[in-house]
Amino acid sequence: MSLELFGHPFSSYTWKALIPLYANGTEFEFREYKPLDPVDLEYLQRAHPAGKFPVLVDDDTTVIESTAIIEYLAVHHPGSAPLIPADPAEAIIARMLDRIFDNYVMSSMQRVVNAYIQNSEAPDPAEVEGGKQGLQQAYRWIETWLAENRLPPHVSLVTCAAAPSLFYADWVQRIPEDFTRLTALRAELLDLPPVSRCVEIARPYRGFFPPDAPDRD
Ligand SMILES: N[C@@H](CCC(=O)N[C@@H](CS)C(=O)NCC(=O)O)C(=O)O
Repeated sequence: MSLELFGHPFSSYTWKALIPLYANGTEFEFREYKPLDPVDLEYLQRAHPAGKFPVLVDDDTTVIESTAIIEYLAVHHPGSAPLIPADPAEAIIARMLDRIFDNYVMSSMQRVVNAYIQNSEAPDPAEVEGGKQGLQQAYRWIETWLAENRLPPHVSLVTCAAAPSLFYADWVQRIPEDFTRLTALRAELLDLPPVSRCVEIARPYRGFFPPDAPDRD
């Protein structure tokens, strides 16, 4: 059996796939994506319809899209962290939150980052403002949701989506201090060993964060 994850240590979606592997102590090889390497570029173009990573390869099975990777690991490489809640009703909530963090936190954060990648000196203000507004709306929704609901009490699909998205989103648009539940959630997630391991492997790349990475975390 050989399990390989292709991704980059600084990539939020790579973290999303690394967290479950670390949480369950699953043995795997990490293949680091080298952006200028034509072999890697060609590999990604073949593996994913939009040339995106992470990519999980398990012998002759290739799985793309981080959520599907987590679902795959839950079925084929289970461990002490259940990843997908056993209770079907709780699993629906976990999948709903996974979509919230990907579609409204991660995507809004990436909108701002992409505007800086395209033009670091003069990023498109509509893109920067649109992304920041998206983050504020998402933060408000999650803060309200947390007032009446609880996350699964173990490392799950929700942890894997929430930790990288909140980590980087807060760099782009700080979570307001009066959103106490969301602020506490981000801190609790960053304290989890599989998440802090991702933070550490990404630390050497912080200088590449567009806009500049803040001097914290
Ligand atoms: N929906 C995809 C998103 C993956 C994604 O956006 N990956 C980024 C890295 S964090 C990427 O591949 N960026 C390179 C590109 O878009 O060309 C997933 O969940 O895996």
